[in-house]
Amino acid sequence: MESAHKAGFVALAGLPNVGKSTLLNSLLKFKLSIVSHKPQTTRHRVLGILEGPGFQACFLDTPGLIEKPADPLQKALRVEASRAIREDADLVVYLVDVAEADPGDVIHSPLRSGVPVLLALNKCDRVVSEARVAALEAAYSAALKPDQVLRISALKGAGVDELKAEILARLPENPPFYEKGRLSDRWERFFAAEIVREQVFALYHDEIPHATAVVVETFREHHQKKGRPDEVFATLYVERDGQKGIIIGKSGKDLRSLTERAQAALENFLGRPVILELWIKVRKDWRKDQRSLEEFGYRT
Ligand SMILES: Nc1nc2c(ncn2[C@@H]2O[C@H](COP(=O)(O)OP(=O)(O)OP(=O)(O)O)[C@@H](O)[C@H]2O)c(=O)[nH]1
Ligand SMILES: [Mg+2]
Repeated sequence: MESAHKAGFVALAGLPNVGKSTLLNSLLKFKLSIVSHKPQTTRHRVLGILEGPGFQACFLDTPGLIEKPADPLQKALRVEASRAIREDADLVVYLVDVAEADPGDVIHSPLRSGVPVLLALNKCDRVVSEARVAALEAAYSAALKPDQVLRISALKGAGVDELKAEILARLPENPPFYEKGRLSDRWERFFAAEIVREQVFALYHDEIPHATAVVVETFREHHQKKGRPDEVFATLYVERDGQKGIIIGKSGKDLRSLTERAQAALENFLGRPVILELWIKVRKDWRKDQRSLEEFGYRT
């Protein structure tokens, strides 16, 4: 008899910047979720579907867990992460950055009891002492009671196949949740906004990336008509006039390079030509404003 189909939701959880989005992309072998070296890059739950013979693993990339949110945006990020982890997940992969985590930290478990946990000690390609990794493993194992501990490098791919095997072994029996061939539940315009935001994280410093939100106003598809690129018009919101000036740069130079890079990344993602236009607007203190947060797609 054929074995039953397996499908389930697998949340990727952990502090900001530990490599959750990098791991999602590595598992999918596709760059779906945006990545940066700055914390708090991911602001939404990003579903990435991996399917194969007899299984469908629905990964949920989540915003990094923030213990004490400093503003309503951070509060919304915490709600978003804990919904995915506590309510949706059949299994949690909890990531720890072996180079940055402190074995002495108090670990607040964000997990629902009864949900199996895999502890992934990530960034094992970085030079860290065995004693440090062992101390982290002991501390996190005591706090999270994982089924398994794996040492991985999401960036280099080391240990990712082994982690995938452990995940698939724990998927519950279910029919597929999504139609075959689907990669996510989001529209292309969501990823377009994310790709612009990723370039803002890559190009600007200090508070700028965190003070920026992107809204795609128009996404016009022309790809049936030969040779005519799609058109994407997006608004980039910042919190202050000064930030607007920084985004634009001297004679518009910085905005031009932001637009060029985001357009190239978007074309790469979509696999078709795109013309991207960005407008910069100031929405004073939007991170503290409930209505703006909702308008920009943050569930509060
Ligand atoms: N050396 C090394 N760097 C890694 C590894 N995994 C992720 N990184 C880097 O760590 C940084 C953060 O990666 P992300 O995937 O954005 O981390 P995240 O947990 O999704 O971060 P948030 O969305 O901000 O919570 C990036 O610069 C990655 O390239 C790894 O295995 N080794
Ligand atoms: Mg992320």
